[in-house]
Amino acid sequence: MTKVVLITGASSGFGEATARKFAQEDCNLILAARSLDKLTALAKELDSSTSTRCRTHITALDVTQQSSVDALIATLPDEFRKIDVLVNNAGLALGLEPAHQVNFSDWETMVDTNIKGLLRMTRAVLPGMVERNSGHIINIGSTAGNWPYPGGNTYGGTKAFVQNFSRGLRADLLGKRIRVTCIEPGMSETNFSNVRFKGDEARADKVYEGTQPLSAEDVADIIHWVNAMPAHVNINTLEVMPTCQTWSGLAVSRTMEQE
Ligand code: NDP
Ligand code: 8X3
Repeated sequence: MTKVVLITGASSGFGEATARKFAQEDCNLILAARSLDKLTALAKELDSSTSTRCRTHITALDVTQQSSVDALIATLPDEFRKIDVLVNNAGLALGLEPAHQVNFSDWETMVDTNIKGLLRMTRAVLPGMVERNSGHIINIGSTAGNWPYPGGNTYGGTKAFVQNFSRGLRADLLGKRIRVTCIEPGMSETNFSNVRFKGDEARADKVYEGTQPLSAEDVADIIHWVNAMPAHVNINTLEVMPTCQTWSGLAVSRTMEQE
């Protein structure tokens, strides 16, 4: 049966790779992000490829704007209206400064995008899923929501929200055939660090230097797999890191002034 899959943040990284993955199946793909030019190029490629079996609908979306979310829903063509899978992927980190030095508007942008944007999309799509008693919401959290690191402050907080909200959704949806999954990747090489460091490519490249991070395709495979499991199987939370990444011990200052 043709699946309708809506991917936010489909212009880059995980979202783009997830679009390519689902495109190999008979599905109707809704590709949404702010960069319409990138979505246009992606849709053109998918529509013309002989190795894909999907149909695409692209739509400009800024998840921080309720009017943009409303417009997305209102302008869906008929065959894209019954959304089976929502991949709440649009998100970003901005900066790595300690909390007392941070640019407050960066915090606001992360909250508006990673939390409120995800809420807006969920609120817009979920009623239809409930009406049809069918669907799967896949939220993209992060290891940053589980394991705090210096400068991760608000970004980590937004991703902790995503995990908890995902669990709350599961609780609300008890008895309904609607799945909710939170996927929490660790270090992955996408445009993420370039955005975090506001276009400082050299600094972004350093994040991945000497490592083998997860690729966007690795994460897309996981997103696809959690959905491909039978409908009675709900992967609640899935944390994934590259093998080269793990936890450090608790930090202790040995230079702090003593009482
Ligand atoms: P990218 O920067 O490559 O992709 C981010 C995507 O989000 C882009 O398509 C961007 O599109 C979209 N986006 C950002 N802001 C908005 C907005 N206001 N409205 C709509 N779309 C928006 O990074 P990733 O692929 O790595 O990031 C995807 C998700 O994965 C994010 O939620 C991120 O926090 C999370 N993540 C990333 C990890 C990593 O190490 N890379 C690890 C764990 C989680 P556009 O700019 O065109 O709007
Ligand atoms: C992205 C992973 O460790 O850069 O969510 O925060 S990390």
